[in-house]
Amino acid sequence: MEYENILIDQNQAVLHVTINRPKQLNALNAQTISELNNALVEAENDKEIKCIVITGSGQKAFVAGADIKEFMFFNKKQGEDLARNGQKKLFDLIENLSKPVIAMINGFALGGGLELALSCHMRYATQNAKMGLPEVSLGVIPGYGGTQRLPKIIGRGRASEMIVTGGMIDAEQAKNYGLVNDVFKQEEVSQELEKITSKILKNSPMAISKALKSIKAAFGGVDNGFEVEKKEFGSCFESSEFLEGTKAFIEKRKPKF
Ligand code: CO8
Repeated sequence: MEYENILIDQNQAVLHVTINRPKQLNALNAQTISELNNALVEAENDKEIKCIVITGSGQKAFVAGADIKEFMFFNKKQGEDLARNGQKKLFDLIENLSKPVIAMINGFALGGGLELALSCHMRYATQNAKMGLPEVSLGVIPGYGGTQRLPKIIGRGRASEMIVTGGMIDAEQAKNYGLVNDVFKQEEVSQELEKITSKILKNSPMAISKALKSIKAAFGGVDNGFEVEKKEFGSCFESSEFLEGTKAFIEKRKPKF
């Protein structure tokens, strides 16, 4: 299939998916989410593919968030639907894939970008990577699963700090937090990934799929939390602060809340 916003490259049994909107720092718009959905559903059904690596094009960003320009004038219903549909089509899909999905965070992973990485089974970062959930600075909350997955991965206190300050952490701090498994030099990314994927490829795909399902179960039912997040996310769209936050971003100024 032909894609506009993602690049697909299969190397043996490893599928490399690169989000390719470098001018927008690989921000996730609806089309990119649909393309990722298509590629990942195909990969899930393709017996030749045993592992998936997701990264961003260029060396500046993994994904700098959901595309702010696309949702800034949405109302409450549209906001909630955006979160609901996006979670189903991409974030929950990844978390439930039967093949290991690795996020290779090669620069900014912000907002929906970090949430994309959080939905992957494993995360690695390059030394220049910066991670954060800056949504509250825009007058909205993480809406792609961030309030649910981040506390489970790094603990409630650290997650709360990242979410309410909207600040960024660097790759080393992310490793200290357990947010990424390891940090690689940019020029060593391919060989480091190869070391990990070659081990995965030696193992039973059936057993791996069952292990991934069981690991997910260890974190308990999350549906209620996700429901809360979707509703709260949608309700931000009724507020003047959301309008001010997104307008300020576009106008390249600081918001006045
Ligand atoms: N959406 C749309 N465009 C973006 C985004 C984004 N998230 N991030 C960057 N861009 C665009 C910029 O607008 C700019 O475009 P232009 O050249 O046309 O003005 C281009 O990418 C380059 O960006 P900058 O000039 O800002 O580059 P800098 O190096 O100065 O700054 C930053 C890099 C720090 C990454 C900066 O771009 C930034 O702060 N970006 C926004 C980060 C952010 O707030 N992300 C969270 C977005 S909200 C979100 O993800 C919600 C998730 C849950 C949603 C659920 C339903 C949608």
